[in-house]
Amino acid sequence: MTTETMPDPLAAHLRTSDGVVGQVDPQTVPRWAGLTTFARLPRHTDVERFDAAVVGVPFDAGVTYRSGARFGPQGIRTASQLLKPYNPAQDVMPFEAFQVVDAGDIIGSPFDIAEAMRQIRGGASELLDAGAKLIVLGGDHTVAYPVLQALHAVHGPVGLLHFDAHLDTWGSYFGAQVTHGTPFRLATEQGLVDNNRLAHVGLRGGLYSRTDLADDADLGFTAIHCSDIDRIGTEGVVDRILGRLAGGPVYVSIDIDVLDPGIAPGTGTPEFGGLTGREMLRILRGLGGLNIVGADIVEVAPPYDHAEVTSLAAANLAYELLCLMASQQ
Ligand SMILES: [Mn+2]
Repeated sequence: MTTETMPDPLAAHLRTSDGVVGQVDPQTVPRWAGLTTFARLPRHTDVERFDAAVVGVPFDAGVTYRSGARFGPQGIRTASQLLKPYNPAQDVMPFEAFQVVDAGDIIGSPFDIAEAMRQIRGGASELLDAGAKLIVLGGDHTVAYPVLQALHAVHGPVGLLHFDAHLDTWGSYFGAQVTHGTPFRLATEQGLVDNNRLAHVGLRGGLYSRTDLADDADLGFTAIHCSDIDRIGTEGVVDRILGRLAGGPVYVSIDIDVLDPGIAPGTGTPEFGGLTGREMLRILRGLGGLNIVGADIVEVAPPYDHAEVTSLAAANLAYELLCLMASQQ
């Protein structure tokens, strides 16, 4: 084997003059070759320090309908291979502005949910203790709960910007309180989030009772429904988000089912009539004023996907979030 056919993986990375290690150079190793990391970035073990970590949490034992989000991280990583160094819409080069790494997967028990929550919280805490901002690739929405526990230990109560078709503030399923439909009930009741700085975006579809929305509002959430987007437009949505969440650390949680199932079919609980990709991008790109300390993209279920479209959406949303974080450096 010569060096021409087997390039040193680290030598193949682009890097800046001040030592930031970026993506594998596609002119040296084509995009379909080599080990698959998010956006062809270095592993966290390949660099001395890092500012932001993309980490998989392949846990889906909290779902109430379709399973399969355990394959989300590998699906999103595969779909991320085309991501490029410069984002003209945000005018930022995220992989040069700061050190971004792929931190691999946090392993949680597939059979013991309480143990899995402890393991996920521990894995997230290790990365936060290293000083990193987090982008979590789920996994089902249950994983937001232990990640918020880890963030709370560092930042105290954080603002929560929640993109989802569903409220995810219900009390229990089959008597279980820790599920993918309950993470933000747990987070509000346990003080993990700032109850004055909470917003849902993209709500739609049926509910269990006439009181669900009022119960959710009692927890402190501002609710922006898809029908509101029709009325006030994406600019109006951004204004409402910034008005509610500016002024402190924010966690952004994106359930991929906020997008219409026509463009994101690979998910656990699809809901008709969701956001388009362009609406989602317009809203995210308006959030440059927020101090985003962590984020997740959850509920990507590749077994239900077609032509990788859902994973492609998730990879691009993770990229936009990284760009927002990078522009705050
Ligand atoms: Mn959800």
